[in-house]
Amino acid sequence: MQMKLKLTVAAGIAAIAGLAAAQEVVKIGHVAPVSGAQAHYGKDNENGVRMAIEDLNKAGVEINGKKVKLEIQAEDDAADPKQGTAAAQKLCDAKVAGVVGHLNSGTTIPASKVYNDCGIPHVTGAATNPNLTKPGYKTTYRIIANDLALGSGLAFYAADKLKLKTVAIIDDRTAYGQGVAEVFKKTALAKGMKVVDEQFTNDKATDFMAILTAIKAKNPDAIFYGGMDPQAGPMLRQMEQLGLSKTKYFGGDGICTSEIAKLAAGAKTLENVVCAEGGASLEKMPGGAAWKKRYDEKYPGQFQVYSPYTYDATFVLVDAMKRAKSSDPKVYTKELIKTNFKGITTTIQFLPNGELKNPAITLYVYKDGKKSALN
Ligand code: ABU
Repeated sequence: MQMKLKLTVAAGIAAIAGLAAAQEVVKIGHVAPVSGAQAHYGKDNENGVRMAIEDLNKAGVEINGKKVKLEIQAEDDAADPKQGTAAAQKLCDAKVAGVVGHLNSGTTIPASKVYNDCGIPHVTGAATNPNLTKPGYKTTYRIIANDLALGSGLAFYAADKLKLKTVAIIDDRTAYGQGVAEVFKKTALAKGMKVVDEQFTNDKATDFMAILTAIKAKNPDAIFYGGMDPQAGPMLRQMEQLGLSKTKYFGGDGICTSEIAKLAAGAKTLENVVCAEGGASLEKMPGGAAWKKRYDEKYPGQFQVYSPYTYDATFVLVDAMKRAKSSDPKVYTKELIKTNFKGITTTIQFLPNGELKNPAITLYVYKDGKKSALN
């Protein structure tokens, strides 16, 4: 009798184990810098994907009538183009179903070819250089506005609203920094502004005294910076030290972070910042406020910019798999272009080239160290 009971229990355990083993695991790749000076952006992006996967698994995901379990495979590209393509190849070799990423335009553009070659789709919620979608890969999608919108929106605001006449431009020579600065410059010139100086730095620099001193001699109304916050924060401090305390400071989404307030370390010049993000403010996103509350409970103090978009990007991939009744990228990739998904950021639909249809942009300033939307 005891032996029979033991056998029955063992058979039950084996059956449950068999069921668990039979449940398909669908891997979603994520790539961003989670080491180095840009790690705070990368962790925020990764948190968005982790939160989406947790929410989806909790609700239960069924593809073609079968319950699947989603898992993340997270990779670090350290914001370096070579490490970006290596991470992309690693995800191709691991046969992930889709990828959210990358974060930097300088890594995402070369990685997009790797994904296209191996037939795995990727959706970025952060890389904004317009060149990303130019090759027309059917595997590349972006769910925020690109730098054509960000750079020109900022130049319109500088010329039309603030009536600024002169600007000096600095960029970090990355695909993103150089690209967004070029768009700003072109639009500012078209609006009648004068570009009085152009200076260059790099995405590792922390000392900008020489270029700021050169710019100070030209006395511009504003500086436009194409780059990220590890440079913009110290630059704002050094502007204050040099007495550039009335000069407006423009930049794209790369400087529009929570972290810039910390990196500026109390410099009053933070109040001169006007930056642009490629979407609605959290308050105006369909599910933004409630989502942000949950995010802050899970990842206190880690919110930067893009996690709502990486959250939605994960749902967009899974939505396409469900409609295709398959998590095989060869089968479901063609569904991505037909996406009509009500996310927390907006309703996501794509143009034929993989860009978001009707993207919003929001301009921000900083008041008492906190980001505040202008529109
Ligand atoms: N969009 C700004 C930061 C990421 C990038 O495009 O490089």
